[in-house]
Amino acid sequence: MWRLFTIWLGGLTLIGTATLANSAPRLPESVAAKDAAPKQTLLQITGNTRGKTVDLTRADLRALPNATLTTSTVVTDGTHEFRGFLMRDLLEQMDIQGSQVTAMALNDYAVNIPVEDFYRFNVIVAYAMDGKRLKRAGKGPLWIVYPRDAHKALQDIRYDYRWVWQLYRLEVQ
Ligand SMILES: Nc1nc2c(c(=O)[nH]1)N[C@H]1C(S)=C(S)[C@@H](COP(=O)(O)O)O[C@H]1N2
Ligand SMILES: [Mo]
Repeated sequence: MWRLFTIWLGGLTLIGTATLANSAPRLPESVAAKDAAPKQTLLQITGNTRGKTVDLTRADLRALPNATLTTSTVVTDGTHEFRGFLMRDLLEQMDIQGSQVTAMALNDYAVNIPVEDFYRFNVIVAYAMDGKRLKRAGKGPLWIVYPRDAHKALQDIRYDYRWVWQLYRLEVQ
């Protein structure tokens, strides 16, 4: 993704381009590994991270305050109990600030999500469904889940896009 930028330097204008999201991010070995062990990176955070990529293992993610959410989804039958952590807890605990997050998935899907969503709704990142670890074949290892049954506004295609499955990176802007 390319974005035009303009910088004003006391009357002097520089116009150029910058990559918005690391174009075609290379999949780290650890994330690409088939069955991630506890010490392998499951989620990366880039962007407003003081110049460092934050690599989080399954153990790191499980150590965040747990959150559960029972909801229907647009891709499964009935309701399911999802377990994971609140997106806002993740950003707050990592001391990462921003207004928008680009959520990127292992299948090269990416979508922008306003950080406001995480405060208006209890959006979670799930690593388990109905007590079982989410596998890649079942939208895992990480899946962004919205409480769609609790808010009529969330029963909308604009939010369906944001239920990123196979999530592996959050780029915060
Ligand atoms: N990783 C990933 N997440 C994704 C998508 C995708 O292609 N890849 N599609 C989005 C869209 S457009 C919708 S409507 C929902 C459901 O998509 P699905 O029916 O392809 O699972 O997931 C969203 N999350
Ligand atoms: Mo969709």
